[in-house]
Amino acid sequence: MFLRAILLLLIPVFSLTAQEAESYLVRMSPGLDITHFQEKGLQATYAYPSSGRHRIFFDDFLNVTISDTTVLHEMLASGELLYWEIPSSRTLQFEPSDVYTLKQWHLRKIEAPSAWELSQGDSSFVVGIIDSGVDYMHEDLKDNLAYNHDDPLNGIDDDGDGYTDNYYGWDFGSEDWNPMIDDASAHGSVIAGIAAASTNNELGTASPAFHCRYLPVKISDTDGNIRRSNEAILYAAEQGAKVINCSFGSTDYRQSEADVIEYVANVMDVLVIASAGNGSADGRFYPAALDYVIGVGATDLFDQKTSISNYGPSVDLMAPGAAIYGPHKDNQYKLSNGTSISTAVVSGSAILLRSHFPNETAYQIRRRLIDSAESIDAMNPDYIGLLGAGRLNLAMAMNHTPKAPSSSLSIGIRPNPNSGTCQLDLYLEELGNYQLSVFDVYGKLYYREDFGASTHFMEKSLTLEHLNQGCYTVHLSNSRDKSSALFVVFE
Ligand SMILES: [Ca+2]
Ligand SMILES: [Ca+2]
Ligand SMILES: [Ca+2]
Ligand SMILES: [Ca+2]
Repeated sequence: MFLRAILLLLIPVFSLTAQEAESYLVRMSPGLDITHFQEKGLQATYAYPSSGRHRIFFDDFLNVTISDTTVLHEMLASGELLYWEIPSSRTLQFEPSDVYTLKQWHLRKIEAPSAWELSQGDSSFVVGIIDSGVDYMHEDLKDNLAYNHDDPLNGIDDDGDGYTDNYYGWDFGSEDWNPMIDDASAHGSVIAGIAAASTNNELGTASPAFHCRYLPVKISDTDGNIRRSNEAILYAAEQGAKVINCSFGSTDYRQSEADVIEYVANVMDVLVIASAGNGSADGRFYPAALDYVIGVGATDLFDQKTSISNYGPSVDLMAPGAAIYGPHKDNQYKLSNGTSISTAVVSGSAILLRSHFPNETAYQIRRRLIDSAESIDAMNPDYIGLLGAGRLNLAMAMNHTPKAPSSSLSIGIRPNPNSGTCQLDLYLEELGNYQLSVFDVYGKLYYREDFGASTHFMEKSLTLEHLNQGCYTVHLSNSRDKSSALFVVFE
């Protein structure tokens, strides 16, 4: 009798949850393709559609819609999957404010006017704004959008990139061509404007990006939920954005997000910048806390950490993020606060630097921003060592003389992707014995070489025969340090 009562209680609950089909993100093991999943009767679609050469990476990610995750556990155990994830949502890092008394103090604080004397940017350099919709009809936003003139609005995918009429950008939140604002939040408009509003146009506000442009990639749906940030990041990178602004996040680590950002940073040479979060906390906030991402906290007019800004392991750099005046929606301008805003200040600065130093890599621009930061320890005695490298100074980043790579080891790979033959550029601070090895995504070893370094810079040819198409990692180490880099092999 007792047993029966429990079952009666349990069965309805179980069947309720079991009937609801959910979509899960999976990363397939190398060598499998989507048909393998379809042949098993699973409803699977490409998670990150792509038509370009980066398909080798993108096509390993599928959305699988099922009502019971048992099959995913089984496929993980059998080695068919590298991992699977439950979709999780992120929140935008924004504290709206309607009250303003100061206007754009942040541009003077980061010495943007001095930087603009050296460079006013190049309109071919684009910062991707992964956010809610942008009011791109705003008077200070309409001229700096990176319009895709190869795909006008005519119902045809003229440029053949898989996105029909992606003239303004793309909307992954509502799955349409139009990234126009469609919910109550002006977040995306504000971020686009703080980073890249039209500057020196006798209208509205200025932005660090000056003549550089922005690409709106919308990830919020009409209820303000955001879910498809990985696809949006890959999209912006494929469209040629050299800096990507992620003013969102959460405390949940996602392996797919780490993989996607490692790929765009390493292989596509994109600098990803993300907000450290508005929780007044020192925990890890993602994607800001990932390697390859510049995590940004917020400071005020007096270079003090704002009360809401996170600090500690998610912060690489601080930037103004209190009472920042910029474009809003409907031709308005307002003050905004938060690490979203400080992230946009850094992104706009980063794209100006990329346009001024077109031969520098994302990593080198990252070092410029971080190594030239101003110490603000004196103003923040309670946060010594917890505010990254200090507060952004754009003029100092522009004038910075780059040191050798700050890590004592670094690896560049050319070309990337490649067919198994490539050139390695090795920077070795220490002379002596090194080990070079190549692994696949499982950690299986494909190549190992021990060599002695007698110069600090070495070019090495690497020829790896019989490699399957896919992603690989080069590891370089000596007895004291190690470094790694990702590359892609196509057949
Ligand atoms: Ca298109
Ligand atoms: Ca079209
Ligand atoms: Ca839309
Ligand atoms: Ca303006």
